Amino acid sequence: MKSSAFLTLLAFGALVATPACKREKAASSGASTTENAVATYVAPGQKDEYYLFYSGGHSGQIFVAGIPSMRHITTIPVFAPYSGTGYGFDLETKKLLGDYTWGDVHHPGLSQTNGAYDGRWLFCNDNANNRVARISLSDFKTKEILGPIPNSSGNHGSSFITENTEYILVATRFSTPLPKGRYVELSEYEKEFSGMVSGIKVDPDSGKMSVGWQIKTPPIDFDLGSTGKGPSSGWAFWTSYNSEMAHDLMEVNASQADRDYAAFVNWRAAEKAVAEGKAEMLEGVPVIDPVKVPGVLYYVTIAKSPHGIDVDPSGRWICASGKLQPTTTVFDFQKVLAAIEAKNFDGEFRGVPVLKYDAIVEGEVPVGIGPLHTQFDGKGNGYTSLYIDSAVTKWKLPPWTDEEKKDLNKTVLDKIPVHYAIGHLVVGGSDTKNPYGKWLVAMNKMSKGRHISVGPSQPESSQLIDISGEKMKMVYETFTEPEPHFAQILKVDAIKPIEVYPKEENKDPNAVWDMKQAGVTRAGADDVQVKLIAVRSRFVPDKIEAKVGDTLTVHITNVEQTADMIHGFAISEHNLNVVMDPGETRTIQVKLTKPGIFPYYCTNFCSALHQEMQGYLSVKPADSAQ
Ligand code: K7E
Ligand code: CUA
Repeated sequence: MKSSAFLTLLAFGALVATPACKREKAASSGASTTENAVATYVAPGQKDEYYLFYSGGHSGQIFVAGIPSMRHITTIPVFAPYSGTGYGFDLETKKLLGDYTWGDVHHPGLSQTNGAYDGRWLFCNDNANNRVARISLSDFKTKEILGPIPNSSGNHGSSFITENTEYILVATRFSTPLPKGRYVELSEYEKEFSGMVSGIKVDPDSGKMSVGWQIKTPPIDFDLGSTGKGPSSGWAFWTSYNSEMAHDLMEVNASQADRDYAAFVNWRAAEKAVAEGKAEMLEGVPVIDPVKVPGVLYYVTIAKSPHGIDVDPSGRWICASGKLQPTTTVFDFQKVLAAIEAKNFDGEFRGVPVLKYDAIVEGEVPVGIGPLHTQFDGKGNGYTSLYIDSAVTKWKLPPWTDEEKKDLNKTVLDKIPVHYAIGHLVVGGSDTKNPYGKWLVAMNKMSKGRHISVGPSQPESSQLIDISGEKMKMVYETFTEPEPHFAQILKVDAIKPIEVYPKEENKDPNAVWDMKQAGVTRAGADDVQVKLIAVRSRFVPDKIEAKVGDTLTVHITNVEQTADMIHGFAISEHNLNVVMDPGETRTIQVKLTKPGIFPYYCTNFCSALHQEMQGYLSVKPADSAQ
């Protein structure tokens, strides 16, 4: 098929599939509606079995839902201010956000130890501003944002966590001239622009992130990746598109060549090369040139315009899908190692060896049209999302019988329609050595009226599929705000989040626990410091006096040690709201610019006398005597 026709199909495939299938039909994949309802029903007072951590796309947030109920339980603000929790309003979280008020979250990744989720952290990337964030699973709060990552533009191909959380691996979707800030004509793209693969180092104790090393690449566009384990331990894999190195009319120009490249990166070799001084410093980061340091990077040609590449739980089978070819290609990593050993190359791409395709491929599984991502159930099956088909295909991983090898159609076990235009899908623990299996969540780009009408801006849809049996069963659907790309599923009992911040662990020097220590102090000519206590159902002090021109700093401590006893603190007409969890101290700072009397009040309905939880900020004119 001519590529332009195929591209049109790609663009409009989802729109052709009108919501003709009726509800009953969708719900009837092998089970009755009643059975499905029972399977997902979590009665009032009962709890879900799994967490679902959804990326929130350009909302800049992570959404937390429960499985099997699919109920949205909470939102973790990461890259965007969120007045609901006061995120981005106090000094600490303002500093986290830095110069940005939004981000584009694509791929959350849970920390791992020995290839299993260890329940410590959840990482996620910001595609727009080249950042990575770390969320603690002890309090579900964003602790750190690293970035913009130097020499890196378009942090889409992340956050992929190595099996002991040594690194978060990151690859660039866009290429730019380096160092950043250098002006070059776009026509010089092929020569002057570079992509980058980065290893973000994670401190094993504190979780603190830093840029460990980078590998400079030609200006191709990296897409999704994953990390190795077992035989592929120490390796990472990305697909890329734009082997043409085009920089305009991308839709056409980046789809000319018949094949694109997957990149196989030996990150342990990269780490070693840096230790041996084989990297050059650029913007404070050791950058490896893979032409000068052989062994860190190999390419292999794959079906054009690929999107996802996923490593199965054994670490041996590497599964890549090209959007414009109706197959998922399975590479055998043992053959990859043999091919590298034997230098079984098919030439090179800009000085880096290209592995011989036939030497490392195990087979091309005919999964369906528009394959994107593959997940695994740990029972020898892969599940591939099909964007154009709007479906999920279940297929059998190798080793295959001779009969199956002769006709790989025989490895395709089941196919289920989803609604509509699926992007990612997630199976619990798919990226670990021992997946949970059981549930699959399909994250669909279009919902097309499968919900009560909410106007032209329609939500995304997520569908819960039971994969415990031979055939997949569609059991539930729900809707989310923009925009889930990927998600992670974690067993609820894998973590033990805290319920209050213990008083003895509060190290904030400005925390006050005794009402006698609370109060207003003029610390300088225009510096007013307040130590404030929030407790049911009052603020101490409930009067703050200052004058125009002062900088007002308020340290608010919620002295409650009772679970769920949260207080907020908002000052009228000052664009300020913070929320203090039990035992927490947060600090707000505001330059006072207008005289008057401004009420402050608690924004969380905390008690029967919550409405009474208020006070007054009196701001005198600048020239008034103090
Ligand atoms: Cu992971 Cu949506 Cu960024 Cu695929 S992307 S669909
Ligand atoms: Cu405290 Cu309402």
